Amino acid sequence: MAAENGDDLTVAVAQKNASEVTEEAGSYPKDLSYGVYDCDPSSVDPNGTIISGIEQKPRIVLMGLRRSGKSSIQKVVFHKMSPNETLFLESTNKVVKEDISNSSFVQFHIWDFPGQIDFFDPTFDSENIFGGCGALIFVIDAQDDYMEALERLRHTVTRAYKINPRINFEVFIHKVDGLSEDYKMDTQRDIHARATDDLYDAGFEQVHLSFHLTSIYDHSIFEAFSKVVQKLIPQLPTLENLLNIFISNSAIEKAFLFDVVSKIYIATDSSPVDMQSYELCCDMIDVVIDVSCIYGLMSGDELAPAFDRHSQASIRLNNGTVLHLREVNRFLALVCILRDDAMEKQGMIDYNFTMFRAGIQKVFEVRKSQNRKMAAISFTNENGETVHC
Ligand SMILES: Nc1nc2c(ncn2[C@@H]2O[C@H](COP(=O)(O)OP(=O)(O)OP(=O)(O)O)[C@@H](O)[C@H]2O)c(=O)[nH]1
Ligand SMILES: [Mg+2]
Repeated sequence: MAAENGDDLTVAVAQKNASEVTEEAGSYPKDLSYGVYDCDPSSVDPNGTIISGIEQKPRIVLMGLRRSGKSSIQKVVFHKMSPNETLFLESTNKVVKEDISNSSFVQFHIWDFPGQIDFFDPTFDSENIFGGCGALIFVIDAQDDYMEALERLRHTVTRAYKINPRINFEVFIHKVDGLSEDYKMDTQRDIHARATDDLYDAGFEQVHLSFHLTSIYDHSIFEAFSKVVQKLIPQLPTLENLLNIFISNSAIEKAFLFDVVSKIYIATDSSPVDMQSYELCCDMIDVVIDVSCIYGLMSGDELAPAFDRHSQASIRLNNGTVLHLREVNRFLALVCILRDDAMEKQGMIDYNFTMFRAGIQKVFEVRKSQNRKMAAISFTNENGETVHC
């Protein structure tokens, strides 16, 4: 009985604080950005601190042979194009530069190159293209003979690395929807071995390539893009740490911090990601947005966002699992997977979530003010104890 009272008290206190902190957390500053990738090197001191305060969005470059699927990837991930519609995309004949920043937290420039770029063309300004590049995604069509693509990959990577060794090289082994599971793995192994051997032979053994199996016909392209984008977020370790503390004190099994518009997850806790959980959480976002659009908006309110600070939902699955979604700010949602008995301590989860949201805001405030000291945050665990971090 005493324990029960204790629990009730914790919940009550937690809820009281929750309502106080919600007001404090407020809405999010608009000009969030990822960090120093695209900026003039002279504006950064040797410790990586920005001196001039000029900070630009990172650039992601899409390269690969013709028809490998570059434009389709961009359209499906950032323009909600349905995969079937990509069949009608025309071949790209000049570099298409796009600023992905209007409605989403995931802010960067993406440059989609035509398949057959000629590095020896005098108009191809490698210094400028690779100099300010955060990630280079090289797309290989896995349904086609990939020998020519590998040759082009080696050529592209060696050239880019000489200009900017800080680029993250990401290889998308793409269109794997047409391949059996075994064949997929064999193809990845083969491409991995050949690509790294080629670089080794060219004297570039220090270059690291990351490989991803992708298709626009399932969630793999979103997952791969999530990983590419995460590497460009300097605050990633802090976000992961916050998520780890949040889930371990709230009896939650897995949590993803999602960019709602693109459904890219910008961080997750450190337990391994399985594709099914990620897909479930993506579907949860779709359900919440769809239901909000249909039932959530008042008449005359059609232009109001479907996702706002009141957005929150729980879906109970028939296997004893609950999906729980909460708005973090107008761009981000936290989607958690937990056992349904853990939902009994909803007050504790609410309190910890409020702390988590305040923590996220502080991370970016600290980043903005270039003050690297982070204020303390405290969570409440299942036993009602306060955990500081
Ligand atoms: N099966 C399958 N087809 C895909 C996938 N991604 C793209 N495609 C198809 O590949 C074809 C070429 O796609 P694009 O996106 O135009 O290729 P691209 O690399 O931009 O081509 P260029 O602009 O000519 O360099 C289209 O018919 C797409 O429908 C995929 O994941 N699976
Ligand atoms: Mg194209």
